[in-house]
This record gives sequence, C-alpha cells and structure tokens, in this order.
Amino acid sequence: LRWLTAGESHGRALVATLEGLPAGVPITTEMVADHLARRRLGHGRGARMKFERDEVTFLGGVRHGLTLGSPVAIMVGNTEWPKWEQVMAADPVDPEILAGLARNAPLTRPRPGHADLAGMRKYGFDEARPVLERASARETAARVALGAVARSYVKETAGIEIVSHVVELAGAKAPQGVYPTPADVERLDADPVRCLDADASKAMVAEIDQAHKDGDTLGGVVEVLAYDVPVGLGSHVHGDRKLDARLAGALMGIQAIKGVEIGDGFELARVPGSKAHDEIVNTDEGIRRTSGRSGGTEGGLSTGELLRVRAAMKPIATVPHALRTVDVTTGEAAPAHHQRSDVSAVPAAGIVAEAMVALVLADAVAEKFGGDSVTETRRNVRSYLDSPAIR
Ligand code: EPS
Repeated sequence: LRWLTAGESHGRALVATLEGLPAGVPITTEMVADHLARRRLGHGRGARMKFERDEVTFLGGVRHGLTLGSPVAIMVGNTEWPKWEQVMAADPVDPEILAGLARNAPLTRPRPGHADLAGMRKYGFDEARPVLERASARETAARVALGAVARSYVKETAGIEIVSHVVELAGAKAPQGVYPTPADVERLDADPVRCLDADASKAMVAEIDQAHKDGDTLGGVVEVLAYDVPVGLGSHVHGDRKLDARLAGALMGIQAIKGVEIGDGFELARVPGSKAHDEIVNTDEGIRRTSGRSGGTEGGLSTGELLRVRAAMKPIATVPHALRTVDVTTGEAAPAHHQRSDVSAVPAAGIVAEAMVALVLADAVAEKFGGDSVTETRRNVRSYLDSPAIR
C-alpha cells in the first residue's frame, strides 16, 4: 500500500490518497465521517473543534460504496477556509491587502515544543506560519479518513477489529490489564475522555479542568488493541519488515507522540526473563499463550494473539500560560505566540492511533495475502489459516 496526505491547517482542504487496495472494500462517505466525528470528541478540546466541521468528499477510487481497486482519493474540506482565503491563497495576493489583515501578522515568536523554530531555520522562513500550517495536528483528519478505509479492508478480508482507549491522562491512570473489546466502543466514545473505568475517567476530567484553570495543557497515554490479527503478519527476516517496527514508526509519526510501547514495553526491561514472556501451552482450542506481555508480536511477526500497542502524547505545545521564547526579528526575549489551544487532545490521539494501526495492518495484510478483489484476498486468508502449519 502507498498513502499520502496533503493540505495545510487553514488551507482549503486536506486531501489523502491510498493506493494498492483490492476492489470491493465497503466504504461510504458516512463511514469516513463517523470516524472523523470520533476524532473531534474528548473533554479538553479547543474552540476550533466546536465551530469547524469536517466535510468529506470522495474524489476517486470508490463507486456505489465499494472500492474499485484504483487509488482512493478523499478530500476533507476545512470550513474555516473563508476566513483564511487570502492568508493561505495558493496564488500571489496583493501585498497591500495582506498587510491589512491581522490574521497575516508574521509569527516571529516561535513556540517551544512545536516545529516552528527548527522548521523556520531549515526551510529559510522568517516567520512560523508556513511551518505550523503543515505541522498542525489538523492533518490527522486526513489520516483518520484513510484509516476508515484501511480498517474496513482488514475487517472484510481478515476479520481484524481495532479498538483504542485512554489509559493515562497526566496523573490519572486507568486500571491495568483491562482491554476493551469492539463491543465496548460505543461506551468508550460516549465517555468524555474515552476511558472505560468510571473513576479514572472522572479523575482525568478533573485533571483537564484544573489545567484549564491554570492556563496549562496535558498529555497522556493511549492504547490500541487489534483483535483477530492472523499469525504471521510482518517478518523476522529483516528489521524494516518487522511488524512492531512498522507500528512504532507509524505511531511515532503522529503529532506530539514522544514514546511508543509494544505490549508491556518498557516494563519488560524491569522484570526477569521468567516473567517477561508469554509461555506456550496446548489447549482444547489449540496452541495458545498464558499471557499477553509481548503485545502480540514476537520477532517482528504477529503471533495471532491480541495486538496491543501504546503511544505517549506530550502536553499540547501551545501553552496558554505562554512559554519563554525569542522574537526572531529582534533577538529579544518574548512570550511564545498563543491564540487558542486545546487543553488536551489525548482522546483524539487514540482515534488517530487507531487509524495508523489500521494502515500498518492493511499494508501487512495486502503484502501477505495480495488479491485484486476482496473475495480473492479473503480466500487467500482462509486457505492460509486452514493450512496444517497453523492449525
Ligand atoms: C492544532 C491547533 C489547533 C487545533 C488543530 C491542531 O488549531 P488552531 O491553531 O487553528 O487553533 O484545533 O486541530 C484541528 C484543527 C483538528 O481538526 O484536529 C495544532 O497546532 O496542532
């Protein structure tokens, strides 16, 4: 599979393309819009989430609710665009008009924690607008749109289902070892922080309310679970083919993610080998594991057990209680630029992480099982799972 997104935060639209899927994957505008709506959920989101809508349009690759096997192209319109039409115009705009627009004032006080300063230096810009427009997590809407297609593909062909939840938000933690299933998704989406545990959810909401009062922002940890992943996705034969490496790269590529764990992750470094692995036993249901510490990957291959990955999001870098920076035009100390921001976007990060896991698994399924139609891919999956080596 190949996929790509384009578009700026306050540009006309985001666009996303996905190439390499077979024909016959069910996907509709409504399915994509539903996932985009899930991404906007969560206590602690900023003002923009309230007044902006995500407008989904398929531009290619889908007919009457099914993929055609050709590249899928999706546009997610920014309803904010009319306010930015001149500031973000593709074609040159009369400098006098631009000079009169407050929105176009140069952003010369780069915000610590964002791409602003390094991006300005690298690309030779004297202000941060051209950098922050693309670095913005607005772009994750395009990834979630592609993720909706990818998850439909893996569900239809291999029966894989993907769920995420918030396991930590600042100091508040959900009880360990509780793994929500696809049947819990409705409840999760109805929770203000997408956490199943009522007490932990309350504590997380309280953390966000307090940070809001303090003019601060918060991060947290999300966990993604993929059910019914067949054994043998990815490979042990080379580092860049390892499923865990591909998952880690994909999750790390989400804005504001600073750490990724597979299974028990860093905790495994703190226990002896006798308590770090998943022992193999023969049961009535076949060969199984006594625990799920590995997170469903061994040696870079999926094991057929529950796939479990976590991503740690740092606090939003646009901090209302502005951090110290330097005005690049004068070299003087100054407070960082701040207009508005989310207090926390951890619940949304879970939805984005689901999309990234879906894209990685879709890539791995396409690689292992091929097929030009969903029927063919499904047949390939079934014949593999029915083979003696697996049963
Ligand atoms: C973002 C900053 C905010 C968020 C935006 C991501 O936008 P603005 O700078 O316009 O207030 O609202 O997220 C989205 C628009 C979205 O759809 O998720 C950032 O700097 O990453």
